[in-house]
This record gives sequence, C-alpha cells and structure tokens, in this order.
Amino acid sequence: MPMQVTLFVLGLTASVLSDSEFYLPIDCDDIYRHDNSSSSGVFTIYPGGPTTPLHVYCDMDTDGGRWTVFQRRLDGSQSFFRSWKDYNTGFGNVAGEYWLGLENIFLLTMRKKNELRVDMEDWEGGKASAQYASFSIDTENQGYQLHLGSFTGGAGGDSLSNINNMKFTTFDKDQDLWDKNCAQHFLGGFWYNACHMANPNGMYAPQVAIGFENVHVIWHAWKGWSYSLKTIAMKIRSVEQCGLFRWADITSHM
Ligand SMILES: [Ca+2]
Repeated sequence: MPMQVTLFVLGLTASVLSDSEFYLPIDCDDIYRHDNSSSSGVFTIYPGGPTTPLHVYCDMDTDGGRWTVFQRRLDGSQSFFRSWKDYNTGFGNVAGEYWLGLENIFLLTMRKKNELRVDMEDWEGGKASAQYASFSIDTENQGYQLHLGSFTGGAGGDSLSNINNMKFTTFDKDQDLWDKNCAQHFLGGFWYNACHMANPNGMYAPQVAIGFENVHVIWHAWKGWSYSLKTIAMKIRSVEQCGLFRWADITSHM
C-alpha cells in the first residue's frame, strides 16, 4: 500500500512538471531541472510570480550549469553608470551586457538559498572565478543590504568579502560608508563599502587611460588596481535540492 501511494505521488509530480502550461520556472535551476539538455542562453523566468515574466541569461555550462546570471559585462556596449531607478528595475540586453535589477535579485534570493559565482576574463586569454557559499539581499526598504557567505575558492581570489552587509549605492542614492559617494566617484553602482576591492559595474575600459583611479572593471585579488577586465559575470545558483529529490528521499524511507 505505501508503495502504491508513492507511485501515485511520483506520477502526479511528473505530470505537473511535464505540463509546460503549468510550468513557471523561478530561475535557471528550475529550467535545467525541467530539461537538463538546455543550453546556455536567454530564457524566461518568473521570480515575481506568473504575471511578471523576466528574461535572463542562463549559464548551463559552467561547473554543472543551472546559473542565473544577474550581471554581465562583455564589450562595453552598455553604460553601467546608472541611477537608482535603473539599478532597481534592471537595464541592458540579456543576450549581451545587462543588470537584472535589484528587485528581481531580491525576489530570486528570497525564494531559494543561493551560492554566488563570479567568472572573469582578462585581455590575454586568461580566465578566473571566485565562489561564495551564499548570496542574498534584503528588501528595498532595507537598502538591498547584501548578505554574502564565505569565499569558497577560485583562482580569482576574494575581492567581495569586504562588502558583506553593505547596502547598495548609486550616484543618486548614497548608502555606502564613505563620506563621499563611492558610485559617483568610481563610476558604477554596487554594494560599496568605503569603497571597493572589486568594481564589476565600473567603467568598461580596455585601455586604462582614464584620468581617474580605480573607476574601471576591477577585481583586485586577481589583477590589482590598474587592470580593467575584458569580461565579468555574476551568477547565482540554488543550493537546495529540488522537489523530485525530496520525493525520492521519502520513497527510500518507505
Ligand atoms: Ca557615502
């Protein structure tokens, strides 16, 4: 009898998941679990519910895939020196350079527990990454305060731990710990402290010939202050097991 119940439940779960009409993925993790042959590319997710579809780039290749990309620099085609309104709602082109939006990042990290990965490339063909055990942000009323877990590895080294517990700052909303505005001074928008060891949203500058210091796309632990990266992408991935695995756990205990 227990086995029959289990089979019924498993069948029900499978039929719900296979019916695309009722399938509304929250993130790229859901998309991959629904179809693990999915390639990296642009998908539609619903972190805010069924009435607010959101386009996003999913990295289905790196370290097992399932990564929801919320920030990406590739070629300097988008300006990242933007207002609070833009950083709040998101901007850019999800097939290229973009910022997913603080409200969307909040919804994503509220829904599931996530880890963070940052992938970077230099101009000589070098690649490096940095990984963190957890990543979430609070509501807008709480300044989208960042909660970052411990650095867990990657040749890029740790350049983010100093911004743990920081609120988000743009040139028109100063929530950093410096007496001036870090976003205004370093030409980005970020969870600045006073101010940064990494500036992923800084000025895209293949030739660092700007009359200002530390304003470009920096990852200090990998390339120091005077190097502007060719690419950088920030991505999150669920660290929770999905529903099907939970059903399997239940079955194994019957
Ligand atoms: Ca300040």
